[in-house]
Amino acid sequence: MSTEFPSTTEIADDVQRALKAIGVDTEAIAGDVEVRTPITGGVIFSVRTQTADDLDAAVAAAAEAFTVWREVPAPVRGQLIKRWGELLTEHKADLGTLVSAEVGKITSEALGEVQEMIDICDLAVGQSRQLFGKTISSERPGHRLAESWHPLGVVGVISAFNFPVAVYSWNTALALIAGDTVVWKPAEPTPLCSLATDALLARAATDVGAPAGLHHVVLGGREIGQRLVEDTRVALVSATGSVRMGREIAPLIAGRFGRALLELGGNNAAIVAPSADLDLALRGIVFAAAGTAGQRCTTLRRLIVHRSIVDQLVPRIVDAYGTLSIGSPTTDGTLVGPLINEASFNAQQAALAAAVEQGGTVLCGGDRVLADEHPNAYYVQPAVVSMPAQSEIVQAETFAPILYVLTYDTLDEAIALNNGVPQGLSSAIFTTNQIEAERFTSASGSDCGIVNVNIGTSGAEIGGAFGGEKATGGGRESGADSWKAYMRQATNTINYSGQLPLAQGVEFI
Ligand code: UN1
Repeated sequence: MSTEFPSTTEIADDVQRALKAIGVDTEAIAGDVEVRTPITGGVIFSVRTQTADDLDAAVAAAAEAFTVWREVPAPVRGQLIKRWGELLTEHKADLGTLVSAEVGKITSEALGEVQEMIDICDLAVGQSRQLFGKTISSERPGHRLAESWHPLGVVGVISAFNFPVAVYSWNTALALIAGDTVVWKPAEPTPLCSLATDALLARAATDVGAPAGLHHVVLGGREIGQRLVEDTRVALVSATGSVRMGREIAPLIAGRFGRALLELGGNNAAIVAPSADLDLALRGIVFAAAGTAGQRCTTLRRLIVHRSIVDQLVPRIVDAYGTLSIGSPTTDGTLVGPLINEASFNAQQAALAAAVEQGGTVLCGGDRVLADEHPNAYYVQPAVVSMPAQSEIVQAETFAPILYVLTYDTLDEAIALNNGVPQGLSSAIFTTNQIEAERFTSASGSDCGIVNVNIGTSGAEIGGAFGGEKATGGGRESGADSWKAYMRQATNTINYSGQLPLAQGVEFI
């Protein structure tokens, strides 16, 4: 545990410096809604939030800008993202400071988040020259079938506190090169890094002479999010959050035939097989389970260990947990920062109590620390809990560092446990047995969107598609062919035969 802490005033000063360096007009954004840092629980800024009218105006402006932007050639649109990526690179440390201050991420992870933004910009710039469709052979002579991809419209982005800027940038970099425009409702705890990210995009737009109105950020609570979701001018809603949120908004979007890209909860497992390299597995497990204080959707929450090695592996995890430095995320050497707020701490406590009630044994951690020094901040020791079965609490995602340990005897049983929860985001197997690895990644293996071998469940690169199945919502963001979600597909049949043969051999006049 580290007791070296900045004061709330020091954090607030750093935030002011970072906002100014990025070019945010700190007077213009000031208002009366307090922004707290989870590092000390103190108030670091007071921000102006917006109204339903502001949201309506933002959507109207985005819809108007779309009619201009969709006509701009995609590689030219890519130049905006290229410039955004340059500015993000230049201000990586400033934006990292804001992410740490608002989310409580350790510096290395905060910088890593900004790096994900830079990486998606690189990918999107290249993709702007690759928005391709196939040509398809026609059954009719002198005909050609072609697939075209066109800009979709206004994209509404709802982001979560835990990756406050990276996930927005995955959506926005691809949406903008696709010819769409964006209206963003950030999570309530993270207005400042959102405004800073938007300011850098605004600067990029000015620098490259992009049309006005392409991107908007609207700060507010639930009612702003709900309005964005229900607005028929919003072609695609890309939302990251809890399964509960997804359940609320999905029917609203479906009801108006809008498109949804949902990135909801994860309840990610790793199987550790008898042949696993345990040194490597240990490091992978500890980062995935305790990193980001358990607040990633890809956090490792369930460890499924072969019965023959459980007594070898689990004590080593417990020992490693004992060495994790918990404290201010901005202090060198800290590995575990705070939970986001009191509600999150209450959920962590309730989950631990439920686990014990359901037959679990807490092997280490779970307690709150630093409460005397920082009564308004919520630091907890990452916990390892041995469970007799995949009980109700193990089936739920608790956004805190709790690792449930289960044992297995056969690979089939381990795969069934991996798949035996409502969510389907990320999964991993640690094994040196190729047959087991192939089985886990096969059609009858893990049912998740992310299936890893010999690495943990978190920390995906942006080149692959990111997302999951079942209650995780089914959306895919970031790499591979995720760009298609931001475009509409048209099929063209071109007749150059001078005749009019009908398909399926139909005869008419
Ligand atoms: C999230 O937690 O919402 O794979 C995103 C990872 C990161 C992204 C996590 N690249 O852990």
